Amino acid sequence: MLHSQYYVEKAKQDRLIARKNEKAGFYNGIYDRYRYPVLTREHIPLDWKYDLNPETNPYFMERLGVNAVMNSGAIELDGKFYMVCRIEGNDRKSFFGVAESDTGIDGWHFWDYPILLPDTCKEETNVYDMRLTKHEDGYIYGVFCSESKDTTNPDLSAAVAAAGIVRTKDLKTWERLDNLKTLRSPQQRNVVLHPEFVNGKYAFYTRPMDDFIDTGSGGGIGFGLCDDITHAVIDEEVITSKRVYHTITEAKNGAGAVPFKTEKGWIHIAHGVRNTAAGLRYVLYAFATSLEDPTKVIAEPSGFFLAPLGKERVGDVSNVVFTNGLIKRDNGDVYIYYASSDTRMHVATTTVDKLLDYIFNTPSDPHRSVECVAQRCELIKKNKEFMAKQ
Ligand code: M1P
Repeated sequence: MLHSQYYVEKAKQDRLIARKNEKAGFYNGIYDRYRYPVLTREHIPLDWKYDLNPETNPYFMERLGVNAVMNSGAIELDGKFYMVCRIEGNDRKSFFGVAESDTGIDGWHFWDYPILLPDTCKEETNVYDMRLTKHEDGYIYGVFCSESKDTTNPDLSAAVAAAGIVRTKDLKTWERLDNLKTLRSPQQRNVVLHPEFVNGKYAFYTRPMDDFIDTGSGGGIGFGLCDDITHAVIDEEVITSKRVYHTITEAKNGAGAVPFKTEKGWIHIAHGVRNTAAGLRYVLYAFATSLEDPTKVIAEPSGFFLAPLGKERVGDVSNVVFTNGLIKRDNGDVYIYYASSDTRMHVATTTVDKLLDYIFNTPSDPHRSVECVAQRCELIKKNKEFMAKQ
């Protein structure tokens, strides 16, 4: 016999999962936002949190609470949408869980069990933010942040971030490979595996960091090659998208979702961070790199692509949007999965054509107010001339 509250909570969750999502009133012509988040902690299966046996849990208490569902890798397999989510327990430790949906915008639900990664890295305390790359070698790779205590530093909060690597063919069986070694950067977060070989080698987007939080001299999104993915070592990292003074990337930036290929270039959705009196503000930005040379940025619109809006602005780490997963479908639709304020997952939908138009036809940042207003005056003048002819 189950506790009566079980039925109440189960009915609530079933209604939540069955709820249809719909486009929100927001408009910018670039993408659509949706009324409801796609995954939240309320989507976590009840048997991940409660002991369902009334003999050992007479008050039907949460025994292992879940605080957030956030920063999720995304992939389409056989026409179905999947996310490998970062799930954060009340104990502050994150782990991964697979969720699936038929539509990509609603009906998201978790598989029976979270992912239990092979425990090959004994010093590792926390894991998070997996990017899923369908690589041309036939594997699906998951690259994530593997965090350990910095035992060389007496500061209790001192930590080391490295890139952990796993691979799978079905999201069920995971093989853990060696963590990535970057010979010239002491720490790494936001590492993404490029889906194709470059010069016959595996190619990674990196984010060189001197410290766990501050990137220090790490000046942007790096790119490096390695021969052997099972013992990945990168010597040289070339900077592709740089941090720039008085822009949305001033404090730091990092690769986001796995880039996808178009006839005009590789499309990237990354995150940029700037400092404010209220703390760090994380936004998404977009750029394209060359098909011939993936380290070369060939188009970058000015400013942010997507910033925290309304309720998205508030959460565990407020004023943050973060993406580490998107799905580009064969029909040209693009589903961008992003977390708001390190708390819940949303989707924004667009198309390859719209993204190309946005990236290649939005003016770039002239970097000075006087030139920015001149850019805007030019737009207004053209509009007035056009309207006068109507
Ligand atoms: O709290 C905001 C984000 O902070 C980190 O990103 P970055 O390394 O660019 O500062 C990550 O820990 C990320 O998980 C988190 O969402």
